[in-house]
Formats: sequence, structure tokens, C-alpha cells
Amino acid sequence: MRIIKLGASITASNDKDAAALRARLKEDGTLLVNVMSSAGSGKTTLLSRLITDLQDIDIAVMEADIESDVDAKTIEALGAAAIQVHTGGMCHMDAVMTTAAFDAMGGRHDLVFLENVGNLICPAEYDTGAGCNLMILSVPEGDDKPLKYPLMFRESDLLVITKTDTLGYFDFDLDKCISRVRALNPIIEIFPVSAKTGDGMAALEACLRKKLASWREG
Ligand SMILES: Nc1nc2c(ncn2[C@@H]2O[C@H](COP(=O)(O)OP(=O)(O)O)[C@@H](O)[C@H]2O)c(=O)[nH]1
Ligand SMILES: [Mg+2]
Repeated sequence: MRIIKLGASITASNDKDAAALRARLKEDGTLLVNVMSSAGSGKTTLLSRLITDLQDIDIAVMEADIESDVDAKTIEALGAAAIQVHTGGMCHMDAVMTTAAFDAMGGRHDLVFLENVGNLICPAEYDTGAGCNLMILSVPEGDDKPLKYPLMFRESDLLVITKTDTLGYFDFDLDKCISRVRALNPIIEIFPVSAKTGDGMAALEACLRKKLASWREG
């Protein structure tokens, strides 16, 4: 397993670097999806399910963490290309770090997921150069998170509400959560799923296929 260490870049130039990476990816027809959520919400589990289900799409994953290589090993075991990024203590990925990780991974892929550092705050503040921001909120975290961490909900194109198999055990009001999210971001697409049982995954997968096709057309 290859591990690269990256430090943060100057934030003032981040938007320019993000636009440059996005233009490169567009040229190559590669859709980069920035996956953001708190630690333990189910990012790696969701990505594993997507890799297993979307066999006809070449998927690669950049795993960003402060330490360890467990997530990249999990992804590689499924047969997808993966690289582990160590962020040098940083709680988010920026565009320069994402570009360096993408270049270090190499190869030609259809869909590249960036599993951002587990954190509901900082990752939302940095444009990584992705063509799509996907946020995950899991049922055990509670339906009040849109109220507490509004920026990430505003910045995301897709919201996956995961671990719906646990709805019976938590006081999580799905309708209330969705209306709180819609008040922040009326155009966000929302997918309640269980990555464990597969419930709801088909709609999310159809959406990702559509996003990839329109990324390549537009
Ligand atoms: N019940 C249930 N557990 C899940 C689901 N998705 C992930 N988990 C569990 O949540 C924990 C954290 O998942 P992981 O994918 O490592 O989260 P990450 O830190 O966001 O990458 C693990 O114990 C997973 O098995 C789900 O849909 N349902
Ligand atoms: Mg993970």
C-alpha cells in the first residue's frame, strides 16, 4: 500500500487550484466526487458497496486520513484502485492536496471518490476541485445536524442519509431532517440508504451514473 504525506496549501489560492483540477478532470472525462461526513458515518462502507455494485464503471478511491491505511486496504481488497493520503494532521483536503493525490494515484478512471477527512466542519470550507460534493449523514448522528453544521449541507450536491436500517433504534425523524436540509439547500438531491442491507442504493447508483454521463456531455 502506497502512502503519501501532504500538508495544506495557502487557502487564498485554493479556488484557482480547484478550478484548474476541475478543468483537467473535465477534459479527461473523469468525475471526481468529494465525499464528506463525520468520522464513522459510513463513508468507506458506502464506497465499498458502490464499487461492488457498479462493476462496469472504473472506480478509484483516494482515502484521506490523519493516520493509518485501513480504508485504502479495504478498497483495494475489492479490486478498485486506491491511494491512502496522510494529511499531516490537517482536518480537510484542499485542491493542491487533492491534485497531488490524484497525480500520485495515476491511471485512467471514470469515477474517482475522495473520501475526505471525517469532520463535518472544515472539509466544507475548501473546494477540492471535485465535480460533485456528496455528503453523508448517518441516522445515529441525529436529525439536528443540518441546524448545527449548515455549511456542508449548503455546499453539497448530494446528501446520502445512511444507516436507515437503524431508524427503529434512534429518535431520528427522516421527514424533519429532510425539511431542515431543504431549507438550507433547495436543490440538493437526497438519498436515504442502508449500505448494510443495500436498501435505497439503486436510486443513488442511478444518480451517479447520470452525473457521470452529464459530466462527460456538458
Ligand atoms: N447498521 C449499519 N451500520 C453501518 C452502515 N454503514 C456503515 N456502518 C457501520 O458504521 C461503522 C463506520 O463505518 P465506516 O464506513 O468505517 O465509516 P467512515 O469512518 O465514515 O468511513 C462501521 O462499523 C460500519 O459497519 C449501515 O448502513 N448500517
Ligand atoms: Mg472511512
